[in-house]
Amino acid sequence: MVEIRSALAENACAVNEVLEGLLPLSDDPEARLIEAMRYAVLSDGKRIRPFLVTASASLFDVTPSYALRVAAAVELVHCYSLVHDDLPAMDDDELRRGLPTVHVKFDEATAVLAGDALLTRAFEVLAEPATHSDPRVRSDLVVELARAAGADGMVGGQMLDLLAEHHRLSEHEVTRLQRLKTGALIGFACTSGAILGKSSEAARSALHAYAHDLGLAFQIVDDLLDVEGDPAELGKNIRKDEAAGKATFVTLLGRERARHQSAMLAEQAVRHLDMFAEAAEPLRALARFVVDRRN
Ligand code: GRG
Repeated sequence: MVEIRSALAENACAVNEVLEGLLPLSDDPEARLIEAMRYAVLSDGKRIRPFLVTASASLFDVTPSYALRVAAAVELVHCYSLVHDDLPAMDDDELRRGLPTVHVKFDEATAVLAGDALLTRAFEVLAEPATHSDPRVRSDLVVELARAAGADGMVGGQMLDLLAEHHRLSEHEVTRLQRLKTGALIGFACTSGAILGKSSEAARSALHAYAHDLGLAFQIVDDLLDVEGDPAELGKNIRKDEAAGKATFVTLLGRERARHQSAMLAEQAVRHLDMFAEAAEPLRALARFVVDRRN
């Protein structure tokens, strides 16, 4: 039985060390940019996506330092998305991970640049030889992360999210939006271990299916926490979707059905891991954590 909270904390420690190394302090005149990047990244996130990378890589005996660099790259992209999502032009949030958002702490232009530089740093990390000895694997990682983060993934989902302020979405449309906005990056995190380990197509498909159900379960819980979570525990303001009049899984299904649906999806996610037997215990524990979490 994996104790998920300590496993997450242990992995976060290792990933944080890599992230620190990737964002060294500087005394160049542009150091303010690095400070803003470090502020965005080295804050107290759950590091779920990095955990998914290292847990999936451990199924295929991947060199740990390779997995940690990919884990760090995914977290850099995730943090960039949070910085840009919090901007006044998007969600206009003042609190993130219990701290003032980057544009509040620094300024709007610096937040835009910090997000841009985090995104580009992520791709630099994947392309560097230290991420894998085989250049084809590195190129595969770059292509897959670009697809997950770009117009056919997270950024496309964010566009749909902005449009949802003016248009009441159906359950099918909300599912598609969230599959792109949060699901695509979670999908990359889960399948990156298979890419690093040059796994069979069957193993990669199983991880893809796990990620699909996990991503939706994660988002439904995110919607539930937005109406019933504790802002102090969450480290961010709540009821933003309601204020913007956006359809969410909670407005569409109601709390009871949303809770039931998230638990069902997490169990379904776990069932996709059968082929990995004992080795997938951390991924199973993570799926259960995602539906029980309070932040
Ligand atoms: C602006 C390009 C661009 C994309 C934004 C992912 C995203 C798209 C916005 C984030 C806003 C948000 C609250 C999305 C819901 C799901 C989500 C990504 C929650 C935050 O992830 P956690 O809970 O956060 O893993 P921590 O802080 O623990 O890393």
